[in-house]
Amino acid sequence: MYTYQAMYEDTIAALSTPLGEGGIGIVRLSGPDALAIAQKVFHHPLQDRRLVYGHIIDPATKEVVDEVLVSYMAAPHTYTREDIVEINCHGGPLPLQRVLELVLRHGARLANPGEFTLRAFLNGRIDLAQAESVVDVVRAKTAASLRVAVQGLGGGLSQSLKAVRAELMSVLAYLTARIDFPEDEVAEQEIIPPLERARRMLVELISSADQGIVYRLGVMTAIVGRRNVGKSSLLNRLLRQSRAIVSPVPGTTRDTVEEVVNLKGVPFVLIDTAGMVQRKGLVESLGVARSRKAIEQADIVLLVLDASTNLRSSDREIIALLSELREKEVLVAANKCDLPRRALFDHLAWATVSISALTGEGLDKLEERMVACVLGGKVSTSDALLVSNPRHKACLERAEGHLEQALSSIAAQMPDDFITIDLTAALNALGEITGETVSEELLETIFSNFCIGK
Ligand SMILES: Nc1nc2c(ncn2[C@@H]2O[C@H](COP(=O)(O)OP(=O)(O)OP(=O)(O)O)[C@@H](O)[C@H]2O)c(=O)[nH]1
Ligand SMILES: [Mg+2]
Repeated sequence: MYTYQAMYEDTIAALSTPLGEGGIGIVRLSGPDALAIAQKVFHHPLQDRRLVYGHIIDPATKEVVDEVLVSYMAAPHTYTREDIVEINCHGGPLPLQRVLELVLRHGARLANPGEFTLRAFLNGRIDLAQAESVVDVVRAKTAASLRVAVQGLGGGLSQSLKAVRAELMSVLAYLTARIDFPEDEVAEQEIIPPLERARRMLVELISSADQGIVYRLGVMTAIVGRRNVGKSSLLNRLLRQSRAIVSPVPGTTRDTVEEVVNLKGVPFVLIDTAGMVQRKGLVESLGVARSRKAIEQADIVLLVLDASTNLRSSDREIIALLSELREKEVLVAANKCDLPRRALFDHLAWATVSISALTGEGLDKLEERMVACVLGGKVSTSDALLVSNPRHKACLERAEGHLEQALSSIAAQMPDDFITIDLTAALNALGEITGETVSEELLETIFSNFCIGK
């Protein structure tokens, strides 16, 4: 378990904007010495929540490094709950690097990835689920993804969990009291209804995750098919730009191409693969292996077939491969419908949409179908809470499993200890979401996904 450190003794600094040319770039400091360090290189007096104009000067050489605006925000009402200084520099790699070096030389330590947010969590300003939402906000792929992430940032999930926890705590309190009155008859009335309410709430949250995770991660969509059927043309169409090379030469795509596109508010991660053929050549077999991998990882598979020619053996091989993978969502794009039609795909088990990647015909229909595949057509526009993080979903499922176990122990009239153990385990699983019960190792994994300066 993580040992709570009330306050850090060191002061961290990092570049909080991307390193490149921009209007401004920000060097951020957080910690007890943030103000003192800033004042060593910036001589105008800083005041709490005032923006002060001046120059960053290297004390060693008296050289002016940059012309800046500096803000100081005193603890505890800050992002990290510590003293924070933000130096707004000219947005160029050189001034930013030099200002950062200067504050590091005067007592600050370079922040680790996500360390500002980690401090916000460890100092108790936000819980772990909120901290994780910070990354989701930064990486949101569509407006809907952003809405889900911002909801998490506001602590929506933690609020819902409070209600679940309250029910479990009431049962635990009751069971503890009952030790003194073991012959109490009304027991079940006090235990079962709150446990069932808690379980219903968990089930609802878990079922929201299918949608939520889609918004957060995007729908992995593998575009597969025989060579030359128009997979790359379709990718370009869906992206509305020429991303992948298209040519009449079979075997054009050798490497997998991956791009995110927003279709009706839902982010899709499109993966164009090398056309499948099982023949000679190392590069080709690598390509085929990649297609297989793309299919395995995909949430949905777009199988592209050429409707202007009859099915060939390599088409049949792919169809056979996909038929084996029963639970995969497969959509057939019958391409080249602008040409005279030769083949019908009625015998296939999957929904088929006629399209022309050349003219764009049928693309709208295909997009609709793709969205319907993942969300059953429901695109979230409401403010209903969606669990969007697979880690949270896993914890919720564990908690729900323990409640189920507790309820069956009650039904089997097991001793109270059995119930207490499961309720405690359920509470711990919920605590892992918000971070009350979380290992240092897990924290490290979570925060290593952050960028430096966040
Ligand atoms: N008439 C017609 N031609 C198309 C259509 N879609 C693609 N093509 C043509 O078919 C050829 C192959 O297209 P690609 O998109 O490169 O096919 P691919 O499936 O990516 O091929 P590989 O990468 O080699 O596996 C190109 O000459 C395209 O212009 C279509 O809808 N109609
Ligand atoms: Mg291609």
